[in-house]
Amino acid sequence: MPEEAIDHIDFEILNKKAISQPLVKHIYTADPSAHVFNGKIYIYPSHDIDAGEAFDDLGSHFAMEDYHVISMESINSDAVDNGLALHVNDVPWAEKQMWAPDAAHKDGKYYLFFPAKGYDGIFRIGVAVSNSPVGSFIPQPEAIKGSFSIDPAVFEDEDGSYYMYFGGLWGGQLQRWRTGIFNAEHPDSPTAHLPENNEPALNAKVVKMTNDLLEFSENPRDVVILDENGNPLLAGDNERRFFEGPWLHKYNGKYYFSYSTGDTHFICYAIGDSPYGPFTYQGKILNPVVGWTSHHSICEVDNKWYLFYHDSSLSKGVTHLRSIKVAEITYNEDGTINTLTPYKD
Ligand code: FUB
Repeated sequence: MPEEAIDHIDFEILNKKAISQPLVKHIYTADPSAHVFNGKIYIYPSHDIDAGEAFDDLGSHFAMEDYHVISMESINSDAVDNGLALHVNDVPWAEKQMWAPDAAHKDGKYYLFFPAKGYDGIFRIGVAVSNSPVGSFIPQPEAIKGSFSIDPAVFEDEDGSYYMYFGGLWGGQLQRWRTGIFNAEHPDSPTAHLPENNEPALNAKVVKMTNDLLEFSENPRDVVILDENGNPLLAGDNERRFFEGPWLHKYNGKYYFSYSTGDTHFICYAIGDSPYGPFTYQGKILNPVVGWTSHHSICEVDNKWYLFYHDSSLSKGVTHLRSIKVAEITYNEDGTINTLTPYKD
């Protein structure tokens, strides 16, 4: 949404109608990936700043430089900013744009996964390691071999396997990797290299991680989303197809793949029987928030399920100055999720 479009919103009224308030207000935060580690809630968000970059459809204005981990003792307690966890200047391969991260915990170590643009202008995904869930994190010298695009989300399955889901269209560059090699033609176009509307949509990627969580153990595979007839969603199906911000959680033995539809601003989900999919489209989890982007994670805390998400209400609609929030989600008996509307009527 261009920033001029928000002039008509009365933010005082909107904030009163909001189903939740920003978890922290002293900094801008976005793209919250939430986990419970050792009984405590840890949120791994982007740290939004205004770096003075002009708005464009490649997301150049999302010029973030570092990460802070936010923690909460319980879902109703204050959210604590644990300070600098990783800065782009400490990552040898990364030049800029520290976008949506995630984290995993294994054998007493904590792994921060993050996308950033390298000096060649190409997004890759890196990993940094710490003995503490809040960092500071020590980055690996190189990006993960074979990684590309943005928005890593790491899911630990019940058998102890870890899978990374990733990908994002437009500025996230997923469409430039359709042949397996980065397509650098039309560098300023966010939509060049996208499929035609009547072709299958581009898919997020999923890959099993190595035991040390530092590398991919295989080539990334497509996360296929099927419609009610068993056909892959089409690229022109903008209200349902994957755009960015993938997430995977398991509920009652089923795998739930959720994601943002980007330019139509929904958080949607699909259900499958394997971490690799395919997944069948089910519906919307979150209607559009104020701000262009919508990005989420889903986390179980004390036997209830929560959607962590963001909006731009605190900055009065500035697209790249967002705030993380949390709201409870509920399931129906058939496993479907009730859609949340972020502001009450
Ligand atoms: O925060 C930068 C980008 O905006 C994320 O990587 C996308 O998912 C969108 O939220």
